[in-house]
Amino acid sequence: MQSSFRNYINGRWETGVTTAISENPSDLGSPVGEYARADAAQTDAAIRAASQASAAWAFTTPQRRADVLDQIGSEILARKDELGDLLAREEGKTLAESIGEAARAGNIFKFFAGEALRATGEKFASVRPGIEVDVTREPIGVIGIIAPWNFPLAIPAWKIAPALAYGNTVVFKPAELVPACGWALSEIISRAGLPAGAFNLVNGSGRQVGQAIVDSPLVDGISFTGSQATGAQLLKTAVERGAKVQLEMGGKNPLVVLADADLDQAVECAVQGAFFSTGQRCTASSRLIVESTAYDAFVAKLRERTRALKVGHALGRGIEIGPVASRAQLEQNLGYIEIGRHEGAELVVGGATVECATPGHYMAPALFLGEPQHRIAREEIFGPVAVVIRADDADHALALANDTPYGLCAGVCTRSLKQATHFKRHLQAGMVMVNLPTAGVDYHVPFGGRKASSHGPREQGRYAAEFYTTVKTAYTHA
Ligand code: TXE
Repeated sequence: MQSSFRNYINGRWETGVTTAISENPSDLGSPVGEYARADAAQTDAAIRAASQASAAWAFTTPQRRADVLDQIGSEILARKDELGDLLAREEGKTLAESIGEAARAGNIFKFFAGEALRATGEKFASVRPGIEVDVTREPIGVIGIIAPWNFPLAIPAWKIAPALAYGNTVVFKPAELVPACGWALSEIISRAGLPAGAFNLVNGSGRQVGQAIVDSPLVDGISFTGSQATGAQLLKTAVERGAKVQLEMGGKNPLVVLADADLDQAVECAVQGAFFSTGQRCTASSRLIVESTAYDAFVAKLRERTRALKVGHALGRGIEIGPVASRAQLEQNLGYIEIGRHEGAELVVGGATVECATPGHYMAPALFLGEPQHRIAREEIFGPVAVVIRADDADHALALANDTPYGLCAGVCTRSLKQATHFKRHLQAGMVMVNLPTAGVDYHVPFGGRKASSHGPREQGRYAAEFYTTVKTAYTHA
């Protein structure tokens, strides 16, 4: 077990105030490592360092920022197998999924290396004589990054890379379940040529480290991904003190299957969207809304495909579904299985824990037949649990899809161009998929939702500049 996962503050590796163990959910007997946990005072030190480094980093050349980000991206890509192995051990997604995520993180840094060079502005003619107007973007200052555990490399990457590319400094707090991934990413960043203080890592609890970031008047912007409850509470505090906030808080994403869909393709979309990454994706398809005439055939095919999914050790050969990331999440999932049964939904396959060669948080993906008002069809479970809902026709399916407080992603399976166009236009979500799983997005285009799923500007792609920069309008009298 590795025990050197320290915090990185003002260009130095620092021991924490306490330590904690990071578990391997595939094998509880082989923990990943022991890591340093900061408290509020150590977090404040990191924030002060970021604040002091702010002016210097904001005025570096685009070339320097591009070089730093490109180096980080290149190293992540060169080490994607090793980083993927670490991710699989710590979070529990399969090795193939984990290597894919590591590569994605590398590509994100490469993309924002390019963005650092593409900084542009606009020149306007003034309404007054002899005056020119320039509109440019500037960094906002210190960014607090509060990350979740389900994408422990990619989500920090899609927050850290734009923050640094646009000239901000960073205080990064990984989720408690995945300190080793946060550390591995930070270790690469620490060797990329940033000035001391421009990037800081503080592992620790949300209550202490996270709250210190949210409360600090030196933190100008907070980018958060996590639960609705934490996001809503964070927003109140941060807005009160005038900080800029970007929140991504999950979903209850519908996948609509219309009667004319290619059923094999629709089943594949459903299985991938609902169960891959053990269902622990904010974009997971947890509501499968099927038009009545296709319902029986779809359910029969999906039941068999779900039953055949191979659950096991994240590093195991041929494994399709790794363990649930933590005991607490497993208990939450199993709790919802009971809720579903109690509400009268029919569990057609899965839903129980699975014994494997190594002790871990294994669970068979669960498929329910339910009603739109069931809690399992309304609340984010964040596990491999999906509910099929019958729709009378396409209009009814659309209404059911939009009947949710969330609005992150929504999908439709159909062969009809007319229906695809109609659903793309009318699904109330930040992202819409046609004949694709709701989970699985590109890294160079905007990511984010509507309604209770998100708050603030979009993440990723060049739209990330909306959050990580502020606009300056300059008037010059020649
Ligand atoms: O989330 P939290 P958890 C959902 C999912 C899951 C549930 C709980 O339903 O079962 O949330 O997961 C930090 N001030 N999602 O407990 O608590 C925390 O340390 C500042 C959906 O992991 O929201 C972590 O770094 N920060 C989801 C981050 O917030 C605080 C991804 C998220 O933790 C804080 C993850 C505080 N007071 C969970 N309290 C998605 N949308 O993808 C906690 N944190």
